[in-house]
Amino acid sequence: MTSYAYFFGCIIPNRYPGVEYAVRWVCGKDGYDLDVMDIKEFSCCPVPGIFYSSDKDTWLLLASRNLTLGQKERREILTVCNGCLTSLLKATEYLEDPKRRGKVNRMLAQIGKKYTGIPRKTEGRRRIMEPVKVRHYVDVMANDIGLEEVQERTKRPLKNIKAAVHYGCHYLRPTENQTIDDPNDPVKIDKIIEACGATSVDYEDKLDCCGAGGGVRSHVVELANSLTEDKCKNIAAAEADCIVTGCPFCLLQFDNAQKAFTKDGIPVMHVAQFQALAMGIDPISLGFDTHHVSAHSFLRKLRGV
Ligand code: 9S8
Ligand code: 9S8
Ligand code: COM
Repeated sequence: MTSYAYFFGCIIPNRYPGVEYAVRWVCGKDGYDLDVMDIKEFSCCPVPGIFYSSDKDTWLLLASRNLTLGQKERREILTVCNGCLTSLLKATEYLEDPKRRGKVNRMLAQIGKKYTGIPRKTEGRRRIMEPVKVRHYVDVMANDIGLEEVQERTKRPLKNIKAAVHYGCHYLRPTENQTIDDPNDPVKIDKIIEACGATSVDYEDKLDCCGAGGGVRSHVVELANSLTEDKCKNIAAAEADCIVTGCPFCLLQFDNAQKAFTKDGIPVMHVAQFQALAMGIDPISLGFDTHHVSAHSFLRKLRGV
């Protein structure tokens, strides 16, 4: 059985506690009962759109420190965010370069840490090391748990719900070497939606950015919001009841930006919240009251009223 370490990043614990609850519920005793632990020393991944793009040395050092914590526990790092996935995954690739690894390890030595990777099962007498594994929640659900099992555990099929899936840029193109889905035709979140008994609707420009990533929201909020508005128009045209994403940064953008151009808005949630609902969780535990866009319309439809 695979052992994982939760990597919640910054947005979920600070802004969407209901997403953290949903992830813990789905992965814990009420759900799949995975072997998963918390590592309290984890820091920000750090966020790729800011650090990777502007200061690669700092980015790699901070990401490597996080990787050494997963390495110490010999666990796969279970990310619940596209940005965290990309940042940590990319760092494992950078660390395969001996020069970069040497430089990072000289700095990590000052805090008593060293990135080595994790020993793979021995081949003869040689110890072969492999990079610390970094996974996305969606990848774990679709591949380690499996879609059949996800369907099997659906106690409350979300039959009358139409969901618009938003994948987000960093889910589609995490690294040169490893992708978790077909970047031009991703299907994994759609398949989870369907295993939950709901319908995943198609809409125009589905693979476009939510608008926020890469520092756009922090620097040119009007541009970020207008990109979100375009996406929301297409999603509304498909008559979706909600937007479902595997990225808390995209969730934050859809949830926050909609108030700039509409009164009501389309409810938006993390795929773990959607899945927990299908597995029978009490919706009150999902913290929808902390979202900006009210989930009432969605919850009413769920109850069939
Ligand atoms: S950590 Fe700090 S800002 Fe964030 S949620 Fe995802 S990306 Fe990594
Ligand atoms: S935030 Fe999450 S993954 Fe990104 S860059 Fe474009 S889309 Fe929204
Ligand atoms: C990641 C967002 S989800 S950003 O591209 O790092 O800003």
